[in-house]
Amino acid sequence: MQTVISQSLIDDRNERCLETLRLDYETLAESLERRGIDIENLTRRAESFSVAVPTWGVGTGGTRFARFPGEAEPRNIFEKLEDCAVINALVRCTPLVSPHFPWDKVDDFGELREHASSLGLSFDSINSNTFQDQPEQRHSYKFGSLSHTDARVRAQAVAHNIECIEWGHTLGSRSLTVWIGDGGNFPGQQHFTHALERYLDSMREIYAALPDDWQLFIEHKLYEPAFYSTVIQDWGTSVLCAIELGSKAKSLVDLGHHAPNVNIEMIVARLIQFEKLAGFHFNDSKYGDDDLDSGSIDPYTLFLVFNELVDAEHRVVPGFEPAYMLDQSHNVTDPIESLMNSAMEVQRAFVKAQLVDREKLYRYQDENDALMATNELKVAFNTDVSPILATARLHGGGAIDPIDVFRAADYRKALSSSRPSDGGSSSGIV
Ligand SMILES: [Mn+2]
Repeated sequence: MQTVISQSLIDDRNERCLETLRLDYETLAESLERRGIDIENLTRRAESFSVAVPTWGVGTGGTRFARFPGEAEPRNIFEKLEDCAVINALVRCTPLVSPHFPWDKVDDFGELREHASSLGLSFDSINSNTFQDQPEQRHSYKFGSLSHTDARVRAQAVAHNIECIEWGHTLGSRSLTVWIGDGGNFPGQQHFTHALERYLDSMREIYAALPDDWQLFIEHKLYEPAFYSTVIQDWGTSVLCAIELGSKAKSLVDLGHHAPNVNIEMIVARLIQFEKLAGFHFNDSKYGDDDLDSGSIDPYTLFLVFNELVDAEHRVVPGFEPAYMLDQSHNVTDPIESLMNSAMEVQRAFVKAQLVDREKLYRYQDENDALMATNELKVAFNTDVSPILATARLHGGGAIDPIDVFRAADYRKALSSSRPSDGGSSSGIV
């Protein structure tokens, strides 16, 4: 596997903190053993965990006010894959990459798949884009795409999704994620029912084009760009559409796409119960669809989401195989550093959720012992599992301290001449 960060640099930097990690790991092993938990087993669980990186995440993000480009930003899918390979080389839990079309479109998708493979990467869910117009496009999406009033616009949007499935098939992907910006900005602008009927008709055509082993992920979002009414606005509409379309269609949960204070972990439990959970776009949020780094604002919510996921694993729920992906916008940090940090935060929540004693928790629930039930979760959440995560990375050939190694490599400076800024934006916010 080629990566731009050398293995010898990783090994050298690891050498410096090996002894500290060994001591921390042993201390944690002893304290977990007193709680009847085997640290080796937990470390293996951590090693088995992975979360996909979105190609658009490695470019510097922005807001509707401005974008401040970073140094040596990737300018095309091949350079984005190089950055994704750096992330995976250091954290060893991000071997999958989720592309976005037409942003990542190439002439030869077979070649792209081979290039990714040479970097140790494979492709996760394909994302279509009918929320903005492309230069060569015939019909505009200004007033919507899959739910547009004009059949010609809908046909164009359907055709794009079907070509995404074909490209994704060549890339080895097995799902299509559809998010649309369709909706209205004024009361009365759209007929709610007719718009959703048109959306469903379009989605039925896309669904019919899915290969047998593919799934269709429906991503909802409360508002933006439509600020009064969005066609697929919440998980209720999303799951109704998924039910209407069939068993291959499921609801995708982006953590930033809900109304403030909504109990997201409970939505997750409902979707699991009815075998309709597609997976996640992980990020964090303070006020809306902020696309902040995972675990940076409310790590307890992230933990509570994983508590539901690990509970489903524990109960061996049929068909439970959610897709995990990061979906963030990095405006003030180096995207590679933020994505590494976030992948580790998501992995941290997964490992902490393994610490919950499920049988004990069920007993507290049956006895209506609210205080002890919530304390059972808190004991898990308050346990610092950092030595487990670092050891999992070390076992996989990654870095004990990924940020330290990335900075020591001076990656951006090394690429500054081969990647001059082209003035364009290689990133998006979805
Ligand atoms: Mn998303």
